[in-house]
Amino acid sequence: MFQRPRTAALVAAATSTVLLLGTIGTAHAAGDGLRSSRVGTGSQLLAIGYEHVEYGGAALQFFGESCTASSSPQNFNELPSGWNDQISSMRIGGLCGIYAFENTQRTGARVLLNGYVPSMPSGWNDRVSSLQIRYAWWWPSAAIRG
Ligand SMILES: [Ca+2]
Repeated sequence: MFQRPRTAALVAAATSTVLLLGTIGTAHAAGDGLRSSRVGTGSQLLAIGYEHVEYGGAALQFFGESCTASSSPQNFNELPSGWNDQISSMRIGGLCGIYAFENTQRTGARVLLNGYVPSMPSGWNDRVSSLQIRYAWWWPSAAIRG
């Protein structure tokens, strides 16, 4: 007679554990918030995209080679999981500038960015799906931004 209640209690305990793990898993999957991440190879931090305006929320760091007049454009043809159509502000360093594109693979409409961008240009909030980081030839004063 003692067996049955004990078994029931163990089953209940096991069920609770499963539900708890399930809840945690769901919370992560639901995107409890965008995860900060980094993309690209190379030692130089070229730019940072942010989830919110004014450099708020999760951050996506873009690494590569320093931007110079002779360096090749560096392409990011898609953004990491969760980051598509999420960028709301950016910091772009050194002599780098960015072509930000509406779609992946650098297709669709594009916009030029450089320096500190506390909010994306009109129509570009939560829209960027790919980008190219390159020497900011169109912005000669880039040098003084460091
Ligand atoms: Ca897009």
